[in-house]
Amino acid sequence: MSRSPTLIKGWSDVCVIGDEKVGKTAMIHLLTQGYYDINTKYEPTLEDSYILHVASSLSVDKIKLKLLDTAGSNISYHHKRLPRHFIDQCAGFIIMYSVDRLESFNIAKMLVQEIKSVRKENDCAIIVLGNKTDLIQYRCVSREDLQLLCNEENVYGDEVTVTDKSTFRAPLSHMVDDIFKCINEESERDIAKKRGVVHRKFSDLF
Ligand SMILES: Nc1nc2c(ncn2[C@@H]2O[C@H](COP(=O)(O)OP(=O)(O)OP(=O)(O)O)[C@@H](O)[C@H]2O)c(=O)[nH]1
Ligand SMILES: [Mg+2]
Repeated sequence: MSRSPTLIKGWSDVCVIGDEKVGKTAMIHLLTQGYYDINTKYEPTLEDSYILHVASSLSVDKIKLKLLDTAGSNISYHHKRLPRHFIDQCAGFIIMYSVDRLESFNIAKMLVQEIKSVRKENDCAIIVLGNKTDLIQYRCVSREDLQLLCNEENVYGDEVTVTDKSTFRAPLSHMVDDIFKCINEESERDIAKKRGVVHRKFSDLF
């Protein structure tokens, strides 16, 4: 097995995906710059990337994430699929929808299924975020809908709002810990392979 892209580059690519206008860019600005003005005029994203250093409960050092901001319009209107290089190479995926738009939730569900159909279990981190919980009167996707999706697909999910940075603390730390575990597993396999060690379960020996 070749070395993981993360180990070679020194950072982990995290793809931020979801329908257009769900708040992907707003979230990235909030996380990387510490603030986001909700009254900022909406500008559709083409493609961007941002570096974020995040602490993990599993490591002394911070983990370096490269957040890839994607264009929601690509997903919703054109091919309704993710570019294959994103699915193959990213260490993590933040799949976002907006709690005031059911279509965006259905797209999030489709994206989870698409990634899970390509990637092996436990070789990337996937979290689903329902954004814009501040729009209480417009909500049409419930927390239970999200919980159901998470149970069915065995992924972590949470609800957030860009108006409150603290809502991102738990999901982000979950994602970083998951990425850390994936990197460690990958490097252990790598080291073992170099030494010619074959991993076998204890029970296989008898
Ligand atoms: N009320 C409210 N508005 C939000 C929130 N997050 C984002 N917005 C607004 O929603 C609009 C779309 O946000 P963007 O971050 O540009 O959405 P996006 O997902 O990056 O959209 P694309 O780049 O087209 O894929 C902007 O006007 C934001 O200010 C939120 O938590 N609450
Ligand atoms: Mg954007």
